[in-house]
Amino acid sequence: MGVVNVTPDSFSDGGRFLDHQAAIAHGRSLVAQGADWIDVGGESTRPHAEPVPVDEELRRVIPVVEALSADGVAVSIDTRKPPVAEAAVTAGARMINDVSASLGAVAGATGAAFVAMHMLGDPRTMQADPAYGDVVAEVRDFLVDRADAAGAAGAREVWIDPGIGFGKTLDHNLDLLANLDALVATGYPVLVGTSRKSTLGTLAARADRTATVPPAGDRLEGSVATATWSLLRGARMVRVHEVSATVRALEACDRVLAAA
Ligand code: HH2
Repeated sequence: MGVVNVTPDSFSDGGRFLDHQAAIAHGRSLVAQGADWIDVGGESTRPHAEPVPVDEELRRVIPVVEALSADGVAVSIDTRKPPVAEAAVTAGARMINDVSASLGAVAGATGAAFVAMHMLGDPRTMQADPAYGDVVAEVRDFLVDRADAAGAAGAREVWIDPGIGFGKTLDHNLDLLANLDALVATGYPVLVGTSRKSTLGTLAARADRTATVPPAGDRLEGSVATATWSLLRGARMVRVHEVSATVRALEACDRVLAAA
């Protein structure tokens, strides 16, 4: 799944694809690089992000969803708002990717597929002091609850996503990635998004043996490594900014697996 953020403030590419034509061209380019899905979002959910009004989010995403869908691209809409999800499905989106895991009924009513992602709190406060008893069990139980509800509401296909970086410390993120099998064992297809996230910046600084955390656009190695790890551990899709590098890494792994 390739990411197209039609936002001025996304943590890794804010402002680059705010213009509709730039966003559409970027989506097409990610498809050419091998993305099976394009995830279009009009509201940053990075830590401390402020909510975007519905009208503005619609203005940002709908022309992009329409144009890519008209090309035959499988588009998911990354939103927490029912009116945006509904309008995007009308414009051609086939999946609702919801970081609040609260739009299962909208997916059911519109006939779209649904991604339930785990987040602790909301983007404004989620990184304040996230705490869990057992992060893997709590995230799994929350996701199964939301996924079951979406299925009962009629969602066509339901995915779960641990929400790397959404109300989680470095150790929580690592614990979730190390124990993806607990999510895979639920039977729901698992989506994982680690791409360019701050956990990878921290790990890159450690690898470099410096205190300097590389900016989001310079976290490719960790992004590709954790995407590959996730798929090898049973995830069925990864959400990435750098599609070509990810596809190349996966192709190499596939070849090794085929020869094993
Ligand atoms: N991460 C982001 C946004 N949406 N959706 C799912 N299912 N999983 C994720 O891990 C996930 C997501 C954050 O990344 P990005 O869209 O690049 O940044 P921003 O929220 O600042 O726009």
